[in-house]
Amino acid sequence: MSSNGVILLLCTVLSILVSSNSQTVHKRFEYKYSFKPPYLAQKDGSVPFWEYGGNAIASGESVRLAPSLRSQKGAIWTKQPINFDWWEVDVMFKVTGRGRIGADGLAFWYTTQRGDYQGEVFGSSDKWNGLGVIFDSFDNDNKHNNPYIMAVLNDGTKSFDHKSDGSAQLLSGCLRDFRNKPFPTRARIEYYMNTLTVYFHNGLTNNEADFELCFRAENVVLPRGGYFGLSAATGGLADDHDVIHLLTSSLHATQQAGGQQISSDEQQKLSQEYQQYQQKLEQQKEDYRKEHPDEAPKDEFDDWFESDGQRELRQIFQSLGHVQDVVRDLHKKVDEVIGKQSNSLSMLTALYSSSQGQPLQPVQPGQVPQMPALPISRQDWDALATNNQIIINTIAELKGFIIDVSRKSDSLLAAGGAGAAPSPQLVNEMRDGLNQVKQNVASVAQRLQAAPQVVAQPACPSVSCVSTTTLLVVVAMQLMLMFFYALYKERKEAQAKKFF
Ligand SMILES: [Ca+2]
Ligand SMILES: [Ca+2]
Repeated sequence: MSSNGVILLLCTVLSILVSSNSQTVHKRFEYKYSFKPPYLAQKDGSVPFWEYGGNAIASGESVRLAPSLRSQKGAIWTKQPINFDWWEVDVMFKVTGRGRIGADGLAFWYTTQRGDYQGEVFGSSDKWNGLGVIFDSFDNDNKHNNPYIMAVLNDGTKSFDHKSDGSAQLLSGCLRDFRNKPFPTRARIEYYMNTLTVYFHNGLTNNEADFELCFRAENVVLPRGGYFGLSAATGGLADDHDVIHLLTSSLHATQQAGGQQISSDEQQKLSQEYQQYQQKLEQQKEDYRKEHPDEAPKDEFDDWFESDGQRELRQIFQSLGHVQDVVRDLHKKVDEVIGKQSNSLSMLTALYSSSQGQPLQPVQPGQVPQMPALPISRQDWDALATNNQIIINTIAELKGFIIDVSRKSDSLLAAGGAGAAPSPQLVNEMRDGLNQVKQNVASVAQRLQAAPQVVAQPACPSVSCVSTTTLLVVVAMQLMLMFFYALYKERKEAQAKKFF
């Protein structure tokens, strides 16, 4: 609930009780001539100290004097006549409509009698006695001078001239647009020492300091003990006319408002009223809590602890932040993947061009290492397979030949072991065998050469790269060496046996 309101009231009461030595105008908030949100209207729809009627509807947040429907009229009036001479009224309102032009307008009244709820002049009675501050939206006289704010005084005899927008009757005024503003518009109407001053806040900001003077009129004499009222009306065109607050303060010269001049009875009465008002506020707070059990109770520890709603909101923001982090990470990773992909693509392009006979580009530092060069076509694969088969066959032949040689050497050894000298027949046999080996090796070499060559011999890896022919020749030479060594050893042993 409005702790501000309570504080304001407290200040008001205190300022009355404590005498002031200031020479400035003394201002006292008059809650009986005011209304403001929250709890502007009570549960039964009534507004404390006020009466409204016509098409006016009061809610907790505002009073809608006239809704945006055709020919609507409504008004709200104080129950009691005011009991002070000088005053200041702050009216916060919103006139909003979908049309570029709206109608008809809104008026603030200070009159000796309460007006009608569905009167002819902006929802209130014509021929009023007192002051009307009129916010005229619609340009009836088509002089392109509306919306207009004006003060019109009446002694209860004159009819308001709508056709001319009251241009011949007004006391003073100013051309100000008050429709469809981002923030509520405000008027401060001050009547002090027979000077009427109207300030206007255009609602483009919500800054309290943005009031500007609309007009000032001196020697204004208003009847005493009048009523405050607000009214509004729509016509063929229709705006919503909402009043958010009306705050009245009585104005006193410092000498009059001195604490000494307030009797103890009056002090007691004011204190009592304040207590009652505070109790009423507490009751309304309690009612509100009962009606809205979901809402966390507001107390002075609000700043120390967070409510469920606040916690939820904080958690939502935290998770949003987390999601944002994850998305940022994902972005980074996707960028990396895209970078790698484009690298791979350029690499493949390089490989392709190298397979077309162009030299490979050297690997740039920082670049992804190149894959081994394998520009192998299907033809190449076939050639390789054939070559492999030939090698396997050759090795099989070699194996058979080595077994043959081994068998022959065994028979030789057996003969040597018998102590017999190697016969010339044996030596011939061995020569034939060696020639056979030579022929075999030569034929293998020939067949390898005859085999289809691998097209575009792939670049050898950095490991040693030996051709099949070379390998076979080396193997054959090793075998021959072994054979000769075996033969030589055999002879030595045979000779040695002869000596002993
Ligand atoms: Ca008009
Ligand atoms: Ca006009």
